[in-house]
Amino acid sequence: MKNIVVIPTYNEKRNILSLVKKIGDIDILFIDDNSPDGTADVIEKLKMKNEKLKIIKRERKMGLGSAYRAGFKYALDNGYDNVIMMDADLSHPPEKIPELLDVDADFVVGSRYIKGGKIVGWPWYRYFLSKYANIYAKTFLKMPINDLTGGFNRIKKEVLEEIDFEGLKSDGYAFQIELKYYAWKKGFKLREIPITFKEREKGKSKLSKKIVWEAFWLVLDLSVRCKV
Ligand SMILES: Nc1nc2c(ncn2[C@@H]2O[C@H](COP(=O)(O)OP(=O)(O)OP(=O)(O)O)[C@@H](O)[C@H]2O)c(=O)[nH]1
Ligand SMILES: [Mg+2]
Repeated sequence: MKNIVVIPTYNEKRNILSLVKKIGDIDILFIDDNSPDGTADVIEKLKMKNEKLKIIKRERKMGLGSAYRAGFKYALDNGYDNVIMMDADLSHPPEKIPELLDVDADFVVGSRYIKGGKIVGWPWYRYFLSKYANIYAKTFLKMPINDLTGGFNRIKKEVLEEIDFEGLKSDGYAFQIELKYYAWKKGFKLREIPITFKEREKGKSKLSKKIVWEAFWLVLDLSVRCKV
């Protein structure tokens, strides 16, 4: 099996080295949007000594969803069987990657909101926002998944081949929801495994009001139109 971890980066210079070390012996594709802090230069330097590292460099900040669309295309074009989606900020536990790959499902979600799942380091309002956004999305979409906004997932190539991921429009958390929704609608098997999510220690969050509203409207839109 050929597996690849796809990681969008924007101003994550201080996280790259420990992230690469912790992920270990697996291909990693970074999608960097010309981060002003020089993230791409750090990756390029490591890449000289590590042939498992790949990078797509884009000219400007185009959003998380757009970065994943480029990463998925690369993975399919280069014959990978599984894509692991992951943030660069060490919030997701790299040691859980083997388990993500092991679970018998088409789409495995690393979940903060099932038994055994945890969030460490978030203030109450951040937890509240995320928890209720997930209850809202789950209720409206009638999906059996508790962490729809989660960004630590493993997807089989068949899922990406089947859903029109390049046609997905959203960018922030909404992209995570939209992707899971279409995989589920197409009849693929989704499963959750518990993870511990840790607040980033280095760098800044890119969460914005716009991202939250995008997710709010997407859920309404999908639940009303019930596409596919
Ligand atoms: N290429 C690219 N990556 C992005 C963009 N926006 C965010 N990212 C990356 O997407 C991942 C998730 O973004 P975060 O800033 O951690 O957002 P978050 O997880 O909602 O917020 P915090 O964990 O609280 O910081 C990180 O690896 C970011 O560097 C973007 O426009 N382009
Ligand atoms: Mg983060």
